[in-house]
Amino acid sequence: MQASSVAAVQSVSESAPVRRWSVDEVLALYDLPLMDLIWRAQGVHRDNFDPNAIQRSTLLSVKTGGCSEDCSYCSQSARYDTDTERERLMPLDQVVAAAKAAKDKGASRFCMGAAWKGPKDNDLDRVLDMVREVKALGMQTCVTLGMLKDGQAEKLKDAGLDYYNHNLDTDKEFYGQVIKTHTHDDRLDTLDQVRDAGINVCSGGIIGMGESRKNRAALIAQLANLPTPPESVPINNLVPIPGTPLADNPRLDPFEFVRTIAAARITMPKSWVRLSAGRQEMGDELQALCFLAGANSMFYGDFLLTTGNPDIERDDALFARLGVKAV
Ligand code: SAM
Ligand code: DTB
Ligand code: SF4
Repeated sequence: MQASSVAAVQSVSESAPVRRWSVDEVLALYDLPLMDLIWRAQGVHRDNFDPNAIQRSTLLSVKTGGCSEDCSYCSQSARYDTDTERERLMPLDQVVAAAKAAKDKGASRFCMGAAWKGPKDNDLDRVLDMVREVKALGMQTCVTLGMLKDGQAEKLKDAGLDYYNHNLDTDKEFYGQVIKTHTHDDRLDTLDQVRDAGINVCSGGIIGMGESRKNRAALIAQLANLPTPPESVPINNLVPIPGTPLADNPRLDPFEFVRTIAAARITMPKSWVRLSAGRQEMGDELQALCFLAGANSMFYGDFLLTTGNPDIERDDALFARLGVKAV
């Protein structure tokens, strides 16, 4: 890249509290030499966060498999023949025991995931109990239950929910190639309901699904341009699941993942950027590069929802080697 185009990108003000990012501006970030991009992202990171502190959330799948939706990456869709079996909603005592164990290991937030298009009202009542009990342990609470109907977000807020995870997942233009049973606008509608109810928004996406760099830049711009950017932005690397349409998708260059983290950090300076799915396949050096590029949150615990995550001992050793602390 020419020095002049680097200067053009660097002249963009990052100090304004809310600004809009065009897709071309985000693409220009992606197009920077990697060292320039990481340097810039690390500068934004240091202006807004302690660069040596990483937030840790533990995930639990409280309702696994049998989902009506056709998300091409997902092990839990009833439409694909995967190894994931359909299970019922987990009993409250098991959820509370898992949350206590996560707290004892040092997680600050407990995220409960359900393989639903959205919760039925009687299912939601049971999740509300889970939220109340986990909150009472002194942990931050998060749920990801799919699309919400009117009034459901308010009930979650009243139960003490801190965060609702609902990813835009990919660029609006590419969405229909990966998911046909619901739309990008449906996802935005739920994000509006969560925001209006006063719950913190956790929303990010998956990369490595065959989307273009422009699609990735557009996803980041869509997230950054929400009326209020999400407080938490998970960036997932596709975990290929045998039996799903994306099982044999070519692997993306890992540096493209790092670039996505950096673009999220620069465009959403005050958000927690989470290095999410795909960590198990990453070496410690690549994870360190992601932290340098501005990731400051991760999933902590041996499992994500249906797939593995680095074990706690490996993560604890990584934190010690990097001199980072958990928050
Ligand atoms: N059903 C709800 C929904 O779709 O929002 C909640 C659970 S869903 C499994 C939560 C998120 O997990 C998805 O939005 C997607 O970003 C991520 N995810 C699912 N399968 C994945 C995979 N194979 N690789 C990476 N991320 C994945
Ligand atoms: C998010 O963005 N990633 C998490 C969480 N939110 C719910 C889920 C990752 C799932 C990875 C595949 C699996 O374990 O099934
Ligand atoms: Fe269902 Fe969520 Fe998986 Fe899509 S990502 S199939 S909505 S569990």
